[in-house]
Amino acid sequence: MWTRSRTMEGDVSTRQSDLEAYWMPYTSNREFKKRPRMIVEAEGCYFTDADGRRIFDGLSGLWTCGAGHNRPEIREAIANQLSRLDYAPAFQFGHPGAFQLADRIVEVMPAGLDHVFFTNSGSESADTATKIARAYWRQSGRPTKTRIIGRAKGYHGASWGGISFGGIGANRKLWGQGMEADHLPHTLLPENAFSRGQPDHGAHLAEALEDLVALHDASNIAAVIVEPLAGSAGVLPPPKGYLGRLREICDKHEILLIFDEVITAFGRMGAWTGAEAFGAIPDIAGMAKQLTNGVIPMGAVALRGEIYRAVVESGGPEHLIELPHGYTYSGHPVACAAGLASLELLERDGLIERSREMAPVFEDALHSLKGANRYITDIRNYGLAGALTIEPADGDPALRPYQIAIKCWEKGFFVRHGGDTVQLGLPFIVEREQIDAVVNAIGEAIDELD
Ligand code: PXG
Repeated sequence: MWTRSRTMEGDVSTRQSDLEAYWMPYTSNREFKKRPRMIVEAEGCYFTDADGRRIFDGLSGLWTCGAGHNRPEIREAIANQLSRLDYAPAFQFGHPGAFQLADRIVEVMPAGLDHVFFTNSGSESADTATKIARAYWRQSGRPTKTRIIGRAKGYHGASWGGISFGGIGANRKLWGQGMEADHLPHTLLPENAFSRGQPDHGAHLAEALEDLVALHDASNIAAVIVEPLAGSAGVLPPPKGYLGRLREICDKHEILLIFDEVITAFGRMGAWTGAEAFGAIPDIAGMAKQLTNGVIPMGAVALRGEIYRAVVESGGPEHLIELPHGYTYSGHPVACAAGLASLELLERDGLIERSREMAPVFEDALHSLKGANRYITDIRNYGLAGALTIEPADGDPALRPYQIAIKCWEKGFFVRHGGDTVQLGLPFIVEREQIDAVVNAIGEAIDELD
């Protein structure tokens, strides 16, 4: 059991009753508290659990820690920052790190995304991106352009905005009325099952935006928000030509295109952004997760200078705030230090290239499960993201993925289960043997199902 756990400070003990107070996020609390999975240390591609077992991290934390855990470069940058400036007010005052990180992010964004707003999470980035889109149209003299269009199976976080234009039913049903939003159809087509990388079919699904324009008129639509590759819904790479077509239709009707790059930015697609990997450039991009290698919470929104100028230059007298939006911790000095060190590390160690090089190795390994195991009805992958769809057991799509993930944990592998899928988001520093090992563990876990 996990009642005694080792920490860096020495031995501490934790009693089972301590578990009750904490209401865990996106967690089956009753199940967890019966059978806790406590992580106490992490290094490179591995966690250590409270029983001292080494667990391979098959999701890079939660798609966050591509450079591996406990990187001294990031730790030291944080410690240095803390010894100089622990906090500076985010509103009406600045500190050098935030300006440096904004410059650095602009360098790795697609051309034209040359301004950056800081948030603390992916949810806040999605909210911020859509609020900026609406502010832009209002300050450009077109205040009726307010409607936001998301996509079925999209995930944009847990805030009211995110659950409204997000498209995962299970994340929406508990809350009732959200904000008004429409949804494009998702791109998961049966004819694409077992595609390697971007599927061949589905570019036509972007045309559904024309139907929504016909319904609402473009004069009422502010923006379309999609993930370049839908992550949480189970790794859905965009069909070939789909994002380009969406870009064209947005241009035709003067609708802003927002990419939620919370999972795809900073290397997971084998490029700095999903936009770069898939060859379609948005007007606004939301990011988080890999920005600080997961070490400190931080998000960012990058946008075209024209959008910034439209809002800022119409802001009235110079002493007035142009965009009444932001967070106490926007551009937090410690988060900025972590962000600068993380981006430096990705560049210095060539981790974007490494992610790109390991992607075909991962693809081959993951697709080797096709036909070898029962219950696998689809396998999808791009970059170092991949997922299996598992056939529902007696009408319960979530049961087998959960059972598979628990069996993997018991075998020493952390993989994600979500809906009817099992997902992998490998660290960029992963080795071939580790890829084989985690894929084998999933195969064995499926074989062991009742
Ligand atoms: N947008 C996207 C595309 C995301 O993937 C968020 C927004 C929200 O980010 P925050 O930082 O507010 O949680 C996310 C988060 C998974 C998984 O395993 C995915 C996320 C979070 C937790 C688990 O699929 N995505």
